[in-house]
Amino acid sequence: MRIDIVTIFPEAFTPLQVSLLGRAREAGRLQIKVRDLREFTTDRHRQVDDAPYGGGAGMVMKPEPFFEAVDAIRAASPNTTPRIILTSPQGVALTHALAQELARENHLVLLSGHYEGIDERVRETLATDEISIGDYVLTGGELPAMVIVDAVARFVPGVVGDAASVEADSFSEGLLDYPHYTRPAEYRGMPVPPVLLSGDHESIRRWRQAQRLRRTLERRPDLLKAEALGDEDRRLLDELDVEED
Ligand code: 9D3
Repeated sequence: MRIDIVTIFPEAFTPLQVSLLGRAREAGRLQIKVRDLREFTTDRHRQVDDAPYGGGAGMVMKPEPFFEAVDAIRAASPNTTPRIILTSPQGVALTHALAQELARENHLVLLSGHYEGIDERVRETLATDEISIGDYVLTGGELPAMVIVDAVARFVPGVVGDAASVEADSFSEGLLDYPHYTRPAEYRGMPVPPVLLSGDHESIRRWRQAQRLRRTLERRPDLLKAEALGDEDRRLLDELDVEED
């Protein structure tokens, strides 16, 4: 997959060079190119923003550099039809399902916003998607762009070593994860739940599933409502003593 990121803060994207995504890039699974929006300005001051028509506080990002940047990206990849994603507090929320959908594309362009807003013509006629990462206010679209890249890249074959762990992850089945333990069997008076030491794989599987249901019920009941529970899950949920722990 090829990903182009257009930003006024290219240096903010160094985390994408390291860790898991850095290795995926080296292995050739991901081609990520960060481009400085100012390179697509033509004026002496390399101006990317201007005062809002109609007045008001703050600055608005100008349309021309974004259109020029996308033209250049399209010219450099004439055989792909990229999704053009604008990061924005007004966007649709990023979800597991949306990340999975984007991972099936072969080319993404992320337009990372800053300042109070972006000229509406960018979202109307340049962007194909407008995405938010959640209901909280950040100072810019740089972290959201990196979050989108990370969430999408996990689903690109060969980026995460273990395909099973990508599939088994929380949200793919609509439930939170179960608790994990490793040695020692008791630490500072805190024992590991005995069932995990029993060697009884069926009991362990049922305990883990009950824990997933309990946690989801307590912390994210919104997820449980969406989930169509099977017979066993409904039985495990009935048996849960939600008072304890
Ligand atoms: C104080 C300015 N706000 C007035 C209503 C608008 C505003 C503009 C730009 C608020 C935040 C930002 C910067 N944030 C993003 O560009 C952004 C974002 C976010 O803040 N939260 C969650 N997802 C995203 S995606 C882009």
